[in-house]
Amino acid sequence: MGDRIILLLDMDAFFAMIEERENLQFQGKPVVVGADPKEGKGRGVVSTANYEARKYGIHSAMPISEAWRLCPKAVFLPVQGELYSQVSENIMEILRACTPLVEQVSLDEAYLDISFIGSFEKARELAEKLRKEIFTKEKLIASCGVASNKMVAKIACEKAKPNGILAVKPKETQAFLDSLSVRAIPGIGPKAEEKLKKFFGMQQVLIKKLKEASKQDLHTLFGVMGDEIYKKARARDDSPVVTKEEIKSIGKEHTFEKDTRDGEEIFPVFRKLASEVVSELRKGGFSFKTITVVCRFQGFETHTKSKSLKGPSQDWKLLQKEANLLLLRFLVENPKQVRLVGIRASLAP
Ligand code: TTP
Ligand code: MG
Repeated sequence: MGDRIILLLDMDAFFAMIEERENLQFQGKPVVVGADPKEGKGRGVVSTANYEARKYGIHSAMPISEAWRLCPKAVFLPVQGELYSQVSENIMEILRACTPLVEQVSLDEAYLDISFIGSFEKARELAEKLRKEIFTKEKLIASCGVASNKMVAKIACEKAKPNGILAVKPKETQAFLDSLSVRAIPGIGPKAEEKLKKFFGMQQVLIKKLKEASKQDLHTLFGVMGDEIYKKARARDDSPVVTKEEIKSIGKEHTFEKDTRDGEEIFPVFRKLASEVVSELRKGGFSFKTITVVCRFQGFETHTKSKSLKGPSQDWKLLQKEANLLLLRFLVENPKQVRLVGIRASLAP
């Protein structure tokens, strides 16, 4: 792939900023959107908090009771899904006006392939123009990351927040990544970070250090994910910006290092693939209709088995269960060693 220019735009404290916009009296106060705190006895979670509330340590997915404990004087508001969806559509329309190559990944976040623009300077100008237009039309603040692939654009946007733009040119990319903690890599959470700290015997691991781990080291530490981490540390991400209309199915596959018949090796990998497929379906708000499992045996003999549902579904447990059954049938019917397993969910229109 030649030099691409990818822009990621993500709204700042999205639900909370909409609430502030609608209720000017909340401006400057800590605002928490989520479940009812019930004077500290509520059992739900925080959807998001504005930057004022984040100063108290409140963040998305935290139990609402804890948010209450941290800042009882905050303004606690329920989620108004329909309002936020409408605002989201308005924002996506602004983005689509500059290119049809828009991949919406959540209500407040989208990747744009703006390679057509020709230079990073012009890309930065476009990011500024989009942020201004969103502010003028919607009275909301967005941040942008610009880079030569989606992963680096995402990391750059996180660094630009709040209310900023960060453009990382191809030449600067590796130095930019090297200076960051491994936690900046999408997919490396607290547990993975702990493993890496132990592996290197260090209190903090930067991406520069992570690159000293071999492919094999990372495979041993993280299994299938290790190969991805190896690539990400080197800023390798060829994944294209895909518009919703173009997506017909979502699939993942894995080739084993050595052909195997060991269920204890095959099923955990397969479950991981299935949960990755589910997480992409969820992120895109998709429903699925057909589940296909692919199995490649020794000697490259490849077979697929499918199960079609009567109608569209978002029953993720069902998807995983049916996929497991299809794989099991393969293993029962064919005694050969397995080289590759894969799972694909065809989307319901
Ligand atoms: P994010 O973009 O992750 O968060 P944010 O926009 O509130 O804050 P920022 O991007 O500036 O860090 O998510 C967008 C919206 O999605 C968020 O406003 C609320 C909702 N959301 C949840 O409901 N639960 C969650 O766990 C997360 C992460 C987000
Ligand atoms: Mg956001």
